[in-house]
Amino acid sequence: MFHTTIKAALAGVALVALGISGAQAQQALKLGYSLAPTSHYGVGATAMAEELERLSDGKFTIEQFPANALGGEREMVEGAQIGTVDIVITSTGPVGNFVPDTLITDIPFLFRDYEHAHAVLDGPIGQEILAQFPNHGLIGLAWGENGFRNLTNNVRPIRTPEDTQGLKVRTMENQVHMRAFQELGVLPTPMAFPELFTALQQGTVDGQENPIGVILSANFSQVQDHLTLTQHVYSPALIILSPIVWDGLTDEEKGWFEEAAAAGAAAMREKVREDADNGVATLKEQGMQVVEDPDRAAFEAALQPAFAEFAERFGQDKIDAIRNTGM
Ligand code: EAX
Repeated sequence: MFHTTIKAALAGVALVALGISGAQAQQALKLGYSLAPTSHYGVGATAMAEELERLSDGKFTIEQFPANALGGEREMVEGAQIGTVDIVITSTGPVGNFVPDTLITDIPFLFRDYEHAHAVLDGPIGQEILAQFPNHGLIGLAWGENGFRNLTNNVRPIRTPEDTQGLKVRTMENQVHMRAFQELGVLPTPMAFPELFTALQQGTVDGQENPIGVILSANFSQVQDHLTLTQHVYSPALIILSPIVWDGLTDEEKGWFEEAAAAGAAAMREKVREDADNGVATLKEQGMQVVEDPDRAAFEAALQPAFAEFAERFGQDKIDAIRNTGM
């Protein structure tokens, strides 16, 4: 009772703060992401904003805060929980610390290709994971995309797991990724993305791993010599909405948000594919030495002990259900 009253009071304050007084009121939403406006996240955010504005006839507008302006991905997700950020486009990197069910999607060598990932995430398995978000104070509107991740470093060209021994590699703040990298003999160094460029520049870490679109967008070619197309893990992205916004919407408006997020996700995926297809040539022009055909089978084999742990933790049946999708 007490809490309900406080919540109602807070909601009232929030509505007044947003200038909402009636059905015609407009609502400007803050959307944050970690990359530049020209990146796949920026393209996705713009597509979502246009669609939401169109569907709602201008009632809902989106203001973009690119390039970590609202903090790193973990901080932005926290912001969505408490309502200081309305919408976040984020990799799954830190999301498993909030919604543990997303962690299964972070297992290396789980998804064969983009089509496989889309079939899983847009199908029942992915939708069941999105359905868990409200239990953790978040709304998962749609699966977007970050892309298959590739290893860069400043020490040597990487072709086999022997080459990764002793490297200090920045990982996302993600337990599954850290566990896997440990198995490759690297020193996994979890770090928020906004700190990464400087850490690479100053040699605090030797390397990092990210999709081609991120490596391009973040100008990592300026601070990394070697790129290996390891494609060791698919990196999903999520479009997350603050429950404080969601709870104030009518059913029709909720539908608009879902439809707009789907449009954003589709645009994001298209841009990821474009960068993956064309970006390596650009990175070579920028001076990176590229190993295009590393021994991926050897990397996958080296991860067996980590896979055994993941099977125990997440359930072999669940992992198989993902692997067997579309087979
Ligand atoms: O979401 O932290 C990361 O490496 C992410 O891939 C990046 O911020 C894009």
